[in-house]
Amino acid sequence: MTAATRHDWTLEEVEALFALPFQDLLFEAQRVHRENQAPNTVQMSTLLSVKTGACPEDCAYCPQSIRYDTGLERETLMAVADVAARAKAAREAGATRFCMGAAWRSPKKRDIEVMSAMIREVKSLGMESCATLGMLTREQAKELRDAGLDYYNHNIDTSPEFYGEIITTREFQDRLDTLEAVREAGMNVCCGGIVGMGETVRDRARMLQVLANLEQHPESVPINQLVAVPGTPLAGQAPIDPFDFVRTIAVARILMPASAVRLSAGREQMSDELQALAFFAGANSIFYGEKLLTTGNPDVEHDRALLTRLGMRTAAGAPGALHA
Ligand code: SAM
Ligand code: DTB
Ligand code: SF4
Repeated sequence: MTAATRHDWTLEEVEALFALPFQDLLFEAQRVHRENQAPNTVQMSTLLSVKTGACPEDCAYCPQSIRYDTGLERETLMAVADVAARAKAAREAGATRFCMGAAWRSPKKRDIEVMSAMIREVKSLGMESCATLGMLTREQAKELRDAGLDYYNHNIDTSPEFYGEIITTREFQDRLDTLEAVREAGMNVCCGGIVGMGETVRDRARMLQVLANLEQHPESVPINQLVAVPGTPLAGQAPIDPFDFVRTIAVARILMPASAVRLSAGREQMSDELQALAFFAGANSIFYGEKLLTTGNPDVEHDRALLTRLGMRTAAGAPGALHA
């Protein structure tokens, strides 16, 4: 790394990056990318929803909240052997990390035991493990870490100022507390947010400022484009200008040079050209597999062809991974 990684970005500085002419911003993001990351390389994680729907939280974007009628079939916690089979298939398809999501506000004691068994299965396949299970206590974070969990995903989702418009059942500070518990347990942090929920450019800048000013940058920063699911309060949300989405990726890359920036939800709605632009802006990680948690994702054949057309290769693990 050439320049020191900063943790003192002001909102004005971040907003100034967003205000740059598009080409200037992308040029700077690609410069930072090449100084800090392997070029033309993408890390691939496969997601699996191990417990689906009936979540008590009211996140306005989420098809899994019990409060919205999205027609989603609920599913109880999957059997460990079934999860192991899905992880194996993901490895065979070329994923290096397996990420298990559960629609919980926070897991119970028994849930942690079952998740620990799933994590051990994923690790026995030689894959990196990731989980996103809602809020964790310090003890739960340590238990998951002891089972071999490499990454914990817990997004701040948006700016502290806009947060209350999207979620009322928990506070922004609750998210930060879980992130601290994950750090304290010694796991890698996967933390990002969603773009396209009706937030302002200032909110996007604030979200990235909060992430970049954490004591340690998240090793993985997923930038999701809202998947507007019928039945959720954000179903009618107008899509954002694709260039504004790419700008968000570029600013994330500049603020967090050593982190993996993931082009996350919303790829199914994006053209190949737009995804290529997002890679140019500094994205170097994707969700790989025909499904995200409950919504669609591009086919693996399509993604493989896209990477080949762009001359990109896959990476074994994100830079900075504790358990590469
Ligand atoms: N229940 C846990 C939680 O909220 O932390 C874990 C699962 S939750 C589905 C993981 C993340 O997925 C959310 O924080 C949000 O950023 C993202 N997400 C959920 N629904 C989405 C949607 N419709 N479009 C884009 N991102 C979404
Ligand atoms: C993240 O930032 N995005 C993923 C993962 N972390 C867990 C989830 C996206 C979910 C999109 C809506 C769905 O499929 O339910
Ligand atoms: Fe529940 Fe997570 Fe969906 Fe919010 S985002 S409703 S916490 S599953």
